[in-house]
Amino acid sequence: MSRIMVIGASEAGKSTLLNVLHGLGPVSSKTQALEFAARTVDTPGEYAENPRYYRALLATAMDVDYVLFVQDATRENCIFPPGMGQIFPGYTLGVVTKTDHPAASVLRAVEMLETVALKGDIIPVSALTGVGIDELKQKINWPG
Ligand SMILES: Nc1nc2c(ncn2[C@@H]2O[C@H](COP(=O)(O)OP(=O)(O)OP(=O)(O)O)[C@@H](O)[C@H]2O)c(=O)[nH]1
Ligand SMILES: [Mg+2]
Repeated sequence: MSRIMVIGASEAGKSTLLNVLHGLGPVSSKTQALEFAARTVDTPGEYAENPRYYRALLATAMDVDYVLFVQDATRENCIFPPGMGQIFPGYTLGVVTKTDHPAASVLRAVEMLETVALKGDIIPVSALTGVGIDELKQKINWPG
C-alpha cells in the first residue's frame, strides 16, 4: 500500500485535497500538526514555510512513497526554494490547487513548480469541481 504526503503553504488546499481523495468532500480545518492516516500524511503549511521545519518534513518523507508539492493557483508566490524537490526521498509530484477559482492562474503556478525540480508531473486540480482528481489518483496509485 503506497502512502502520500502533502506539503505546501498555509491555506494551499492540502487538507481539502486529502479529504477529497478520501471521499469526504471538499472540507477542511486548519492543520495544527503532522497528521498521519493509513494512506496519507498531512502537514501544516508552517512546516513548508519555515526552513526550521524542513528536517521534520524530510524525516517524515522517509516513510512515504509520494510527496505532493502543493501550489495554490491563486497565489502569486511560491514558498518552495528552487531545487527543493531534489532533496526529498520518494517520488515527488506537483499539484496545482484551486484551478476553479476566478483568480487562479494555472500557468503561473505550473511555472513556479517547475523551478522546484520535481521528479514527476505537475497536475492541476480543483477539489470543488473534481477536475484533475482522477488523473492525480492514477499518478499516486490511489485505489478505486
Ligand atoms: N476555490 C477553491 N478553494 C479551495 C480548494 N481547495 C481548498 N480550497 C479552500 O482553501 C482554503 C484552505 O484549504 P485547506 O485545505 O484547509 O488548506 P491547507 O493547505 O490544508 O492549510 P493549512 O492546514 O493551514 O496548511 C479553504 O477555505 C478551502 O475551502 C479548491 O480546489 N478550490
Ligand atoms: Mg491543512
